[in-house]
Amino acid sequence: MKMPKDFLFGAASASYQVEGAWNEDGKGLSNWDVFSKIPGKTFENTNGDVAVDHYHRYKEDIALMAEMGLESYRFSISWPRIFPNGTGEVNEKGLEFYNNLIDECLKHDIVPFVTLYHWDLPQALEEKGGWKNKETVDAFVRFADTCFQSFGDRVNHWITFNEAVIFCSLGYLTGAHPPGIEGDVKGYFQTTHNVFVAHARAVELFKQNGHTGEIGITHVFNPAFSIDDAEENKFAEMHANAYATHWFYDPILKGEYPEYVVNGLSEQGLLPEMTEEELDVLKRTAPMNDFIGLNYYSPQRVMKNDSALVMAGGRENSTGRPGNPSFDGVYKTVKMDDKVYTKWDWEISPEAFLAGMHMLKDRYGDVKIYITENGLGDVDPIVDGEIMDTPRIEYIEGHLRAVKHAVQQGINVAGYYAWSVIDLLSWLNGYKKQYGFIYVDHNNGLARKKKQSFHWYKEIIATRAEDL
Ligand code: GCO
Repeated sequence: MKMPKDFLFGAASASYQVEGAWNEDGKGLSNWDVFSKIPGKTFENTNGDVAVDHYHRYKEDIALMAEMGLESYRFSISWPRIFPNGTGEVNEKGLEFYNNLIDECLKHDIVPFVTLYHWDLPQALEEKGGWKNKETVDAFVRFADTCFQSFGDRVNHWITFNEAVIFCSLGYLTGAHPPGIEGDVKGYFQTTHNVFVAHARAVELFKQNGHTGEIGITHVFNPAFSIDDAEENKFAEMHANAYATHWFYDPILKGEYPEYVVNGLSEQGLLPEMTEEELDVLKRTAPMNDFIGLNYYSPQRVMKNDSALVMAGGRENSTGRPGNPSFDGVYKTVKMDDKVYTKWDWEISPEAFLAGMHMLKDRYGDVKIYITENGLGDVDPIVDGEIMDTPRIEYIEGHLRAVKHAVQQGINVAGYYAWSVIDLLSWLNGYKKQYGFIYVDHNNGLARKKKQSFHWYKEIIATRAEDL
């Protein structure tokens, strides 16, 4: 089987991880510009001041994407480039950059898939309480409106937020991301709610103003599976899926929060403040979501947590990867002897990916799905000057095959975006953790070079994955 004609083969990036030009052309400070400069926060104190200089080299990069046959490029807009202070005056130079980027994509027949928020919050808003402050919600809606009006004539695919679970939990539970707060469980849940409301209001505005195209949100997809059939571990699985998946997907796709989590949070006094109006906007906009974006890298294997430990801070693997107890200490994620792991201890499992997509279909029906991220973080070997990233090819091949099976089994998957199109700055792992099809030589003026996987993906796209 070939993948359907309108299925999009793409690859992704995010503004802070690729652009650089952190203080050029009127851009304001982002929370990451500030946070990454606090000693010890990132690997070897790396930051995105220059990143891979996509801001100046986007033409060269898009030409390479075109050479690869890429059908769609997912990138994000840096909010402080458009509104240096988060609100107030628009920075025309910021709009100009994204106009140029979008036009360059279209020139090469590449469909731009735009993420509005991929973590680089204007610092001015962070200082006023960030996502805990509901004024940030108003500011986001205005930013979204400006983007819809400025780019909506050419952009037909919009993602409001990328991975709410990550920026909220690392921001307020483990402190690994800005604002760097640890153990504020109530704040964590409040920020997730505020983000869902911001999403819902942006979706409503988009529809009310008659913009054409699609809008949705991208969530981490990290389905939980019990390590065995023991009742207590099955309970851990149910609990993990409720808190890590349903809490995030239900308000978007069903327009209400899962009862199990609401009850649990109420008992502990952790339920976010929610107004009737906010609950109402979630309810009425749920059917307006055109798709859900999934960032899938690995599943979590869970079991009952029998120690008093709760989720702790950590730099490299602070996202519920093996060895971590959950925030409430109910379950823990574990590494299993019979599973395969990446260098960063993320399990590789296309089987769990497919099983997880079925779990989503069971709960949310035929909602359209885009795989907005999937890929392998690795340290790529260089052999005779060539970047031989065979493990990445194998990883993507396995997961694309799972997508193909999903489509054959009636799951509505409309596109696949590999993470990432080009090697970029990992938020906490510097440039050591590579994901791209395009290599960037940091010892040679950031020169670009095609990897083995570049040629492989080109062939996959050209044949519409027929041979997978
Ligand atoms: C990293 C991460 C990121 C994320 C992406 C999430 O190492 O920093 O893997 O690259 O995958 O930003 O949307």
